[in-house]
Amino acid sequence: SASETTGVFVPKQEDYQKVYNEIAALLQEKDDYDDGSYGPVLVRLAWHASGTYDKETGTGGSNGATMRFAPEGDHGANAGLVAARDFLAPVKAKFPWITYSDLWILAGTCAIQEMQGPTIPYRPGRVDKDIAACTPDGRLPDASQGNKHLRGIFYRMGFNDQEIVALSGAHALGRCHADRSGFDGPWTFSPTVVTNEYYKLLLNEKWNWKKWNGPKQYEDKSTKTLMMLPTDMALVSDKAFKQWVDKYAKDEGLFFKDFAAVVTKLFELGVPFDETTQQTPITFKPTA
Ligand code: CCH
Repeated sequence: SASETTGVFVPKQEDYQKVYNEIAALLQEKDDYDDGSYGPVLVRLAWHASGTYDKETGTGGSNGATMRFAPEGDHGANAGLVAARDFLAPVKAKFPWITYSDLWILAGTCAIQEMQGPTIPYRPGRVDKDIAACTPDGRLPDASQGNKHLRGIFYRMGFNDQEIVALSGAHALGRCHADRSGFDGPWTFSPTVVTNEYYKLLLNEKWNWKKWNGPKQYEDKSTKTLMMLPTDMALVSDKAFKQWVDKYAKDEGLFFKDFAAVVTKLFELGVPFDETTQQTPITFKPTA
């Protein structure tokens, strides 16, 4: 085999499953972080690694892991993601053969599945690039803006309106941190479980501007403990977006199916897979 003749380790599907299992075990073990899980911040790391993609120039995307370097790691949008990168450092040390860019996407995939989300097919093959491949600031969405901005950002990556709404359902997970983005609070009451609650709350709660000194955000009228960003509210004020919010609020199965498809597309942006080898995606077995 190639590995015997060259001495280079050629990982097989079961080797990637070992990495998955290691991340899943660490998620269980380090349960004193935030709402009890590093899962949401791992999903955000994978999304911010991928979401720099520009289809016109082919730059950015999950191939490269250039957020390791200061210019990109220091972009305002990436504040706090060092927690996710540090969480993964022992995994990289234990499996040094995996690239950072494959590891970050594998971790996002693992986090979604371990938080009871849909199965996300995974294809390895990303290579780490050097500092010169860092993308310019401003490629990730600005939460203080509206529907025009969302379309500008996500169309640049190659997504359509339905896909924008399906991706946004990730905000069922995690929270905003005042010391990271300036915004504060979780979107749902179950921020460590993948659900369609985000869409239900968008439609069924009454949302008011939060009265505080921080950036403009919404709070729910009934409990004042949940939040929505201006970009979240754009999904219900824009008719073309709202029809998908309605569908996903009614049908969690449809959301899971569409979310799995669009996350797979997101996580593979800018990755030049060798299509001639017909690389079969890996389906990881969840540990729970
Ligand atoms: Fe997001 N997101 N996101 N987001 N996001 C934030 C947190 C998470 C926007 C802004 C913010 C997606 C789309 C958008 C997650 C996944 C996705 C925060 C708080 C802001 C602000 C950061 C902080 O303070 O820690 C905007 C604007 C958009 C526009 O569409 C997409 C797409 C995804 C994934 C598919 C996750 C998960 C979090 C929680 C992170 C955590 O640490 O809990």
